[in-house]
Amino acid sequence: MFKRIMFEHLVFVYGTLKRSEPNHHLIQPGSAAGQSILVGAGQTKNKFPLVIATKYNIPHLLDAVGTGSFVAGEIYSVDQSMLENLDVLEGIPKHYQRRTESILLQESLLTEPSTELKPNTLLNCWIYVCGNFKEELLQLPFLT
Ligand code: PCA
Repeated sequence: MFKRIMFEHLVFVYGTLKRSEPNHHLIQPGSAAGQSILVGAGQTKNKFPLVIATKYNIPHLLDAVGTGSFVAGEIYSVDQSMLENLDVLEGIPKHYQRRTESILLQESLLTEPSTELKPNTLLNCWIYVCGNFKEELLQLPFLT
């Protein structure tokens, strides 16, 4: 399905790594952290509670499948170096954990026609989640 311009990993980002968010420069194509391509806009197949959890305004996706809303974000194809750098940024494994999750591609943003992906394709992507969160976080408003 993927031609050679795609890299080893797919990552779905929903927070500070998205375009126009403060950490985007790290994942953006041309970054020194590694190789990346913006694949498209997507949304989680499952619902998750997404809350703003700290005084730094950092979005946390709590690993409680079925609670909350479908979460919107961006899908990137990245190489091993980029994935390792993202893991450092996200504080793996203490702060966040990285696991795979099914993401619905809503709009392909690939510019190379040979890599075409149809909308509504389900992609298995890496996603950063908080596994060991305090129950009280589930009282906060859920974002999308
Ligand atoms: N950065 C990662 C996880 C949460 C965050 O702020 C992201 O954008 O997906």
